[in-house]
Amino acid sequence: NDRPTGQPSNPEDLKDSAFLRACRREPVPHTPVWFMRQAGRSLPEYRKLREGIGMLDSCMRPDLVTEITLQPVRRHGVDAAIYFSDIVVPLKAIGVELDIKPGVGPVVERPIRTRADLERLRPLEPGDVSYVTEAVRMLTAELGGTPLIGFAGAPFTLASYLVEGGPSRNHEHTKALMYGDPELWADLLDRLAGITAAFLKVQIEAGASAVQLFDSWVGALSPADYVRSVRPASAKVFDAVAPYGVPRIHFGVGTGELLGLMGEAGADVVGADWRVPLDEAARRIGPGKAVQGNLDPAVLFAPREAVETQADRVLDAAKGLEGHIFNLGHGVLPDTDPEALTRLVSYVHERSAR
Ligand code: 1CP
Repeated sequence: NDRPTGQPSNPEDLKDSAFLRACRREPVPHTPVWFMRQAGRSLPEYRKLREGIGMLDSCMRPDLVTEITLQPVRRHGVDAAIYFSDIVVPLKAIGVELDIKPGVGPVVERPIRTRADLERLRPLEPGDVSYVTEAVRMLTAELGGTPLIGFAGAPFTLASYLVEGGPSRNHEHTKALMYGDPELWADLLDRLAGITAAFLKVQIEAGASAVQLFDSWVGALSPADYVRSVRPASAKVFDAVAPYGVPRIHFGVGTGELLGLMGEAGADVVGADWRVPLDEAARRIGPGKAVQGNLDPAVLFAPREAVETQADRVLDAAKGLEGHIFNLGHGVLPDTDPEALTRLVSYVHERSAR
């Protein structure tokens, strides 16, 4: 009965897991740890499994999704699994012509920039992503006492890929639409909120214990623009999944000035990148919410002692906070030594248990 993490196999114990307790700001035996992008290219077993299989194709195969999701749980002993997928999967599922190009990321064949283009964003039905339901069921059966985090891209970040047609540094077409046609922009984000909410519901109903809404690129906006042009759509997503009672995590990069506002959108846990110390992040987020983060992923390229010193800084900043989930400030970088991640998990567990 080899559970991936050696955690309890009784699903009743799931809600008592360190990760879910920390999300609820309850006392924990140790600080829970997971890593954004913990599955993926840093793991040789992932690269082997993905050989000759396109990223989107792998996301539609429950057997592969299950195996890839479990790999970092087995290897690192992290406190939560994150469902292996990509933020563009629900868009692909409703028929948007897009692909994930190796070394580039999501590329959209015909960008969405006009009112007529909106018609291509029809609502998502659970039947469009039956492979997700199947994979989540397989995973939760395998994971036992380890929680599974479902996720989706937030409306702004999805809009950026759709309007730009691919990854973008400056989001210029996206912002041109946001400032130039606020009504079309609001309708676009509202449609995306509906699709995102439906996609999260599928994962929760199939057994996900928590959800994370990635607004990776929203840090490109000022607080006033965030409140006016983005928060209503993100709030719609959080409101839609609130009745399930599972913790809702919200994260973006470079969001130091937005942390409080992102919490107000309806998150129970707010993730911070490494640019703001965790105690200051918690102050900005305010009471009643847990905090996730925030080791710079590049720190993992430094010698072991330096990694531990920087992990100490995160743990020290988190002292006295109610509810801390240790994570990186963004995803695992592809060239990261997986051994360094495994060592970091043990280090955080041991140090925080003392
Ligand atoms: O072929 C490959 O292996 C492509 C690399 C890859 C992988 C492994 C992509 C393309 N996506 C993924 C999986 C993925 N994407 C996961 C599951 C892995 C895990 O966390 O363990 C998750 C959570 C995502 C989510 C995702 N995709 C985000 C939000 C998180 C973040 O990093 O900010 C974003 C912005 C994307 C878009 C995307 N997909 C892939 C790439 C390279 C990118 C970024 C492109 C860009 O810079 O805009």
